[in-house]
Amino acid sequence: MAGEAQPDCLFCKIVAGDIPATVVRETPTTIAFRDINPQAPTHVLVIPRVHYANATELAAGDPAAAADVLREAGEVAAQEKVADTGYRIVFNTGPGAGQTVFHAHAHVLGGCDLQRLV
Ligand code: D5M
Repeated sequence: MAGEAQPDCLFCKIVAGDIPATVVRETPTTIAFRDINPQAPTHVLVIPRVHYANATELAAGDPAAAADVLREAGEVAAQEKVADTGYRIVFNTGPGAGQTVFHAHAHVLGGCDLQRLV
């Protein structure tokens, strides 16, 4: 059922504590942890605890959780001290866009010159 943990989902396993992650923030509805393959000095993933395959499905199925993810992305940027210099919030959606983990997540990227990226 939409929103329920999926046994084969990597990020559901992080939510359950079955796989370790370097957690930087937690709320009742979200977890933020460092990306295992950072693409910038700050590269944190913010995920909802509920399972939806991507950000669009999350926004449709649980808009409050989608808002929490966005709000937390901003809190991560502030905590990582990249809010003033600028940062990216990226939601890869679909394999053609490079999505590899099909549990909605925001990439929060900062700490370097991002202007040459789209
Ligand atoms: O982003 C999925 C991201 O998830 C990718 O940047 C690597 C990251 N990843 C994969 N496994 C882990 C673990 N175990 N910890 C932290 N980060 C992880 P996508 O937008 O789907 O390409």
